[in-house]
Amino acid sequence: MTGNRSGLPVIADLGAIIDWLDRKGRLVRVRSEVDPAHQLAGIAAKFERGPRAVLFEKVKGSRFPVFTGLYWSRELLGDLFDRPATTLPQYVAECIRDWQQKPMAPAVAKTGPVLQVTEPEVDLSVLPVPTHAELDAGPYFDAAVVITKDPETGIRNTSIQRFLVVGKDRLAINIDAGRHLEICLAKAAARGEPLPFTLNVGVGPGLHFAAATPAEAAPMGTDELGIASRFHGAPLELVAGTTSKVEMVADAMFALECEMVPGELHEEGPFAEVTGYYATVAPRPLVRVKKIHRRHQPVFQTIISGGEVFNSVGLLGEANVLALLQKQVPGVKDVYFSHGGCGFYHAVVQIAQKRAGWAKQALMAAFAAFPPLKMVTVVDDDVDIRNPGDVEWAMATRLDPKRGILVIENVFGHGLNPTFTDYLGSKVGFDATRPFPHTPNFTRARVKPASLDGLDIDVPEIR
Ligand SMILES: Cc1cc2nc3c(=O)[nH]c(=O)nc-3n(C[C@H](O)[C@H](O)[C@H](O)COP(=O)(O)O)c2cc1C
Ligand SMILES: [Mn+2]
Repeated sequence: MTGNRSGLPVIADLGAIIDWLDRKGRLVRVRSEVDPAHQLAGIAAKFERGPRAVLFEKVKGSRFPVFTGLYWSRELLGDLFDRPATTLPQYVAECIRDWQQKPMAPAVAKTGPVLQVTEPEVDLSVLPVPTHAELDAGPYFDAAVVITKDPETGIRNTSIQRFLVVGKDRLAINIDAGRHLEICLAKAAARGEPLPFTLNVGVGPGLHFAAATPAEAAPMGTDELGIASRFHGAPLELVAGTTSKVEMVADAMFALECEMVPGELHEEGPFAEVTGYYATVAPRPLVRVKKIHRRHQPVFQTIISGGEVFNSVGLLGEANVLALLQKQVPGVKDVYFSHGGCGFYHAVVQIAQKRAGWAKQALMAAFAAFPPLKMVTVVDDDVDIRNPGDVEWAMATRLDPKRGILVIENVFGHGLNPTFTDYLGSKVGFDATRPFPHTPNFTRARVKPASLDGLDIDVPEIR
């Protein structure tokens, strides 16, 4: 892939990515004007999980186009990173491991494309922020990267959160329990200070993945923006903030300089979440927007909850489970977070067991590597972990319910899962591997592979 500005790789810049998608026939262009309230999401849903992303060129009430679908197909992502889709978790795990061993700090540049225009006044209504699902409370930012600094150490943190537009210069944010942003906000509260942060809309997947890297892989006190540098192969470029010490992403399409005043709340929700359920309504932190910067010709990025999140939060979770299992449990070959499991509640682990009991070790390590997991299934290496029918075959024929099911009660899990009221629930592991040492009665039957080349075979059309 060719570079864009100053030799940066295509994945560092959403504008370059959109051009690349266009050249590859991977960009659906919606030229008619669409309503950002519900119609845009309804059209996007027709293309969801397909091999193309979507650009809405004319969005009612705004001058700016809207882009969606960069993460909804693993196949598209594999093409963008120039590797087979099934190797993405391993690739992501390697980039994160390289960063853990040799952090690559971002660089602060004098200026960047995001500072081309600073809006004379803050008015969020000029942005094409869409309202997706039928019962959503209103327009949401849901693909923007948050950058803040630990008020005590000054070390940066990055994450993605959903933000409901609640006024001309006001948002309400949802921060899940245990997030580093929650810790930073609590530290600001203890010091009696507001917490400044920037909201960077329209970035590439290196930065998106850095923001979605779970806390287990990027603990508090590490500048996880360096993960984006690893993906880019060059330091991520930032520009200094104009209202606080928190930087913005030089190549973002838009950057909003914001702050939260501890204790200020606003009602937030409902919002259709990745689980297929609506998130609850509750008072959540209020955000004051102080400045809006943008490129000359910016594109607003949005995510329709579902497949896109499976391949961002889910892919990063897979990578962390894979990295930990490969370190700790001999024989682990691959990990997949099933899409029936909302992309991050059910991990299927493939192992070539060389010792009895290692499948159970894999179950326990997987839960430790990614706390949102509710289910883990371990199968042998003759099972296709990406094929739900094959995984069910292993469960139906190899799982012994008496010795192979592990239930953990009263454990911290993901608050959006309706069986985890206030983040507390039960988790289950299935050891669907053959008994070890292997016995012939569990050997999988196979036909000898044959070639159809040169054979005279007539396959009729079905009438
Ligand atoms: C599209 C998308 C939306 C997300 N929405 C939220 C959200 O609303 N609230 C939240 O706390 N985490 C959300 N996350 C997950 C966090 O961004 C993610 O867990 C991140 O690693 C948290 O950063 P931290 O480890 O620094 O706390 C979202 C992730 C993605 C990719
Ligand atoms: Mn963090």
